[in-house]
Amino acid sequence: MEPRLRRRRSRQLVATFLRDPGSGRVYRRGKLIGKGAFSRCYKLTDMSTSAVFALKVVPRGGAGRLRLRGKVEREIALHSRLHHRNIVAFHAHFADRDHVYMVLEYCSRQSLAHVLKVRRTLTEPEVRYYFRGLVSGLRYLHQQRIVHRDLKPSNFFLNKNMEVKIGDLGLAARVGPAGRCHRVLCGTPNFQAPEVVSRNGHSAKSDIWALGCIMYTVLTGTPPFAAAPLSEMYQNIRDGHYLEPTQLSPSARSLIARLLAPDPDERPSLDHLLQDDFFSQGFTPERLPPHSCHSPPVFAFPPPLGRLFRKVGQLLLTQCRPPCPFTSKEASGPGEESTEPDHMEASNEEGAPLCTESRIHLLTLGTPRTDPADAKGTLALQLEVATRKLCLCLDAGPVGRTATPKCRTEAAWRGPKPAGQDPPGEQRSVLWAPKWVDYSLKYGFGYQLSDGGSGVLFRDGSHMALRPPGGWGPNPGPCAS
Ligand code: 9ZP
Repeated sequence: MEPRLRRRRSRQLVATFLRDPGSGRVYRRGKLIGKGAFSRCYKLTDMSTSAVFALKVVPRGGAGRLRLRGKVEREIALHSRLHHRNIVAFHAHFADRDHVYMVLEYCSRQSLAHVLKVRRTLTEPEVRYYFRGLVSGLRYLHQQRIVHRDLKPSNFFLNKNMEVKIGDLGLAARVGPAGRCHRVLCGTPNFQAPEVVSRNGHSAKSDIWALGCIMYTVLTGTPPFAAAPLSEMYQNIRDGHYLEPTQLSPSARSLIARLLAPDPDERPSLDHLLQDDFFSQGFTPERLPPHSCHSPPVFAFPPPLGRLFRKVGQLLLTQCRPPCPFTSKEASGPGEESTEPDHMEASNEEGAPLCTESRIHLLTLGTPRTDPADAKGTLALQLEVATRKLCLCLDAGPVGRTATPKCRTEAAWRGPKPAGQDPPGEQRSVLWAPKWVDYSLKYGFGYQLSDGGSGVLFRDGSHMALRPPGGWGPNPGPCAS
């Protein structure tokens, strides 16, 4: 082999043991975990503490080394000053004759791109969970006047606890006083905003556009503007032209449309984004189980309540087996696995979803963070808020109709019915729950009966029922048990 060639090849080898001359720490290089255009990444162990890191190695030599050196130096200068739980931690950097080394936070569950590869799509509660972390990390970046410029699922790393971390700041840049950065983009960012395509510079709002593309992609399985040839894709981006994701919930579709506004000023800020109905009106899990990397998570009730609500669910289910005249088209039938965990919350553990009405389902309120009851934490206040919210939900739907003979089973769960109240000609009135709202993880289960009566079954097992207009006779309501 030619000596020059041999020298170059040996230069590319990364030693098994690496010493950071600044800190004196000695690391052992582990297996290769990935390769980039200019870098190789390894697992890395600190020999004295056994702490595990991800190592990014960039060769110093080779063609274009000056440009690459400038790029790596910028990345180090920018990233090493950042400290936030949703930004990959930058632990150390050092160099030897051949390489620059960056010691970064190790994320044992790889990235959101890996999850998507297996799952294809995510559920809306998962998207809310991931976005809560991403928005927090991105808000911090933007506060430091840094735009990421390459937000995509493969740059969202997941640690052992499924916490999401924004990484790879190789294309990140500081914005100028006008809030824009005009530096030429190297690489091909996936989710370019129209102003970037038109070379009007990248601002924080261009990162928000990328969030819209990501939300669309993780919920539908396809990027919004994908088209061949590339010129057509760019045209679609400029026109804000994408296939309407009709299979998604109205709040998801409306938020995507807000994020993908062609005019950057019309896109929501990060704070406004979290106030959108998609986040404030839907359930957001506090954490995700690791198995959600390969299968949709099921959010279950804590055991005693689980049993209670399952029982209620089964009772309601007996009235709503197809053909059920009262459920919307969107409701799942028994035996069908609902892919939407808000549904699963309402389903029993055997996987039979309860009958639901999409409008009520959308009203399922469950974002604990914005709820003042959380801050105060008093049971009385929680109950008050719960009652108000459940009543709001029930009030929002259409009024229950009279039962039809299609409903075979009489409701087994009904309010106290004094004798003699059956309509003339009927031995026993058929009573069913055309509307219900499952807020049981937090407060309880609210229902409206076909006779206009309604009630709430609270988490603590107490039951409050309101008599129907006209009443159940002389009995004064509401009744509590
Ligand atoms: N990769 C298969 C090809 C072998 C993996 O198995 C794998 C495993 C990982 O952890 C178990 C992992 C990446 C790939 N984890 C990880 N990757 C990071 C990373 C943190 N953790 N980062 C921290 N900052 N930036 C990222 C980045 C560079 C170190 N990566 C990956 C991007 C591509 C490869 C490594």
